[in-house]
Amino acid sequence: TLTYDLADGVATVTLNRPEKMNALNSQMRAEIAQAVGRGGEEARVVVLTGSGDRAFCSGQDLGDGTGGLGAENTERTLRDEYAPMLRAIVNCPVPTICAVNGVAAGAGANLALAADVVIAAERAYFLQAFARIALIPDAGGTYTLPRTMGMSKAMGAALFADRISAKQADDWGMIWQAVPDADFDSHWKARAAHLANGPTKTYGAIKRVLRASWANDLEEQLELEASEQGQCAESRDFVEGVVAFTEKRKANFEGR
Ligand code: LHQ
Repeated sequence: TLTYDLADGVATVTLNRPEKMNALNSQMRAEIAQAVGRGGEEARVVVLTGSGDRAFCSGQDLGDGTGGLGAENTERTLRDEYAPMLRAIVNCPVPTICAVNGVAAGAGANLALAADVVIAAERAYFLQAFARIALIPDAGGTYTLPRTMGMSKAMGAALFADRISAKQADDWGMIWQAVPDADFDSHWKARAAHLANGPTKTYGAIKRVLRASWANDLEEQLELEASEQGQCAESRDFVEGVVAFTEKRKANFEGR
């Protein structure tokens, strides 16, 4: 249901069920979790994208019996299949990029928003499709939406289930950047290469500390910054960064 490619420190995970607009079935959820976990071990950045131009992911496969209807099946699917996939992305020790190549609907939209950096082609749009079929946003959407775009936009997006264009998502702060279609592939690849050549351990700390801020007060956050910065200051990349600065050259980070 997906392809995994590792090159130059970049693990690229490409959802590959284009005939279903890359809808998520059980197998795909397990494979995404596994592939992201593997990327976190052997790469310096993990990219999640979709095959084709049309869709990144249309969310739950609505024609797939394994997702199932009814309370028991739905709860089990979310706890046992969606949550591990989302945790794999959020807790990945290296940065995650979602390159949103086309529509991201339902759980597909919120899968994208779990990534650290979301870059979308202008042809793409986001759709909190859930209310259209009488569901609430899941796959972490109720957590990420108000935190990225604010409660007023999050509430409207969930209740109206309107299309949100990539540009709109960018303007609202829901994603990092919308990029013209013609530049999309080269753009996200350059961004991935940038991160793959950066101070990987420090990037892991940046993820942890920023995400922790959602639950911490200022005192807790200042303390966390101090302890995490202490760790960064022990890294080889920090020494290299300072030496490169004084020598007026570009730092050659090794990710340790
Ligand atoms: C699909 C799908 C799809 C199967 C397009 N499944 N085939 C969690 C736990 C438990 C229960 C339920 O849910 C969840 C989480 C969720 O994600 S709920 C939300 C599920 N997703 C949706 O409601 C989105 C459904 N899809 C759409 O609204 C549209 O297809 C979008 C907006 C994605 C694209 O629209 P169009 O560009 O107009 O394409 P289309 O609708 O014509 O779809 C193209 C084909 O893809 C079509 O098949 P066909 O054989 O007729 O060509 C669709 O049936 C199929 N497809 N999404 N989720």
